[in-house]
Amino acid sequence: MILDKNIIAEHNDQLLADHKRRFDFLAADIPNVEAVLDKLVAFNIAIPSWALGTGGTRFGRFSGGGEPRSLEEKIDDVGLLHALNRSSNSISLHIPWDIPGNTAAIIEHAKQHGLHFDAVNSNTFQDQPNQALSYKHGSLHHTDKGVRQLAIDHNIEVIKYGEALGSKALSVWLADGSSFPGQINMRNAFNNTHESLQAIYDALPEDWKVLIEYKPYEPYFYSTTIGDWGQSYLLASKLGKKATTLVDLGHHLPNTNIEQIVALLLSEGKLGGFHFNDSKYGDDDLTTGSINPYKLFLIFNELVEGLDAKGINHATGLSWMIDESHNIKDPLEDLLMAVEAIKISYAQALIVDTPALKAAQAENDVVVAEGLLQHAYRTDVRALVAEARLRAGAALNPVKLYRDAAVRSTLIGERGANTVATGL
Ligand code: AOS
Ligand code: ZN
Ligand code: ZN
Repeated sequence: MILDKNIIAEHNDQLLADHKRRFDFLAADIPNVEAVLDKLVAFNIAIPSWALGTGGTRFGRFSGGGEPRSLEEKIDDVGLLHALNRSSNSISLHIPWDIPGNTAAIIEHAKQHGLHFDAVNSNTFQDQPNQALSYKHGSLHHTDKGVRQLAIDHNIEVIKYGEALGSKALSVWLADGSSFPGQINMRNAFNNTHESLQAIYDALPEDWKVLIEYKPYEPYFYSTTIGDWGQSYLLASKLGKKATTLVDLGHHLPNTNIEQIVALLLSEGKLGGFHFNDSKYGDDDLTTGSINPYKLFLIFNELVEGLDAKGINHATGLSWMIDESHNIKDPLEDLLMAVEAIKISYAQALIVDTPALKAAQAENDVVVAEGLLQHAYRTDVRALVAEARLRAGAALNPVKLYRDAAVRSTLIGERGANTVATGL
């Protein structure tokens, strides 16, 4: 399904008068509104190929139908999202789920939707059919050199697929860990991981990054070999300048101060990318901004401050990706909501009165400093984000248009009610 430009124009015409009233009211209070709008237009967030279908839990899976059956259809879905919001111009692939048959045709297909390929992801957390050795007890950290080599070779193969598609980064998330005390030698596991990652790092093209994701628990419940940002940072530092840390917002124990982690990694030049989502308890992979939007704003505040301090382009300096799993919502609606929440937090961070904040911090004026952040956070910037969308040629209200244009039922008509996308 392709969303015709006229449908978007008609939708915008209907909402324009109300939008303009709200936008003008808001813009009058934002001194650098044009610069903020330019940044919002430029800011895109990659969509993970594995989030286009219904996610399951270990208790079941309830598909809404019309899920993409192939890589081409996954690209079509991201194309639909991008047509609706002009903020999702890339797709992040997971190998082996998304091995392209005809690479040139896949690139062309993506191009037609205005898309390119973001970080490629390896998968050593599942055994593939007929795999010679098992990842049951880990991959890059394994006690058996043969298993480690299998996982290294897989990651190098993923880099090759990514290179052919024009991707510039490899994301590595390892399930490797242990569920019981005594099960593994933690020092050996870490050192094996380092050695294995070094072999993968050595195969990286010069202009590539490897993004090392950390996670405190799950699927193992006693230890994870890359369990926190310190362990990821240590590996990234040992490996070299192409290695960075990936922060997945759901991969922290409750109440961790993620904004502080982000600030320090950025300052050290070791923050490579993000997996956006939200959580109440653990790695819940809920819609970004659905549980704690203030936390998301505080993270963006540190990101904007840190990127500006280093003169890094906000849109292109880091890999911005969503990592969510939706078992209740329509995946495409969830992703539209997530992108909206990310842009709202980003917009709020952009309107913080930075000179005043720096002055208040220098004076140790706690009340003024906190008040400045609260003022930005409590400003309703939705009309600003909508204006950026309008200028980029997207829909003023993507979820409303998605429903009015009956996208899901059209996809069900095209693909069937019982399709299952590859993923988790
Ligand atoms: C797992 O918890 C991590 O968040 C991964 O980044 C991601 O969800 C996975 O690679 C997708 O299968
Ligand atoms: Zn993740
Ligand atoms: Zn996760």
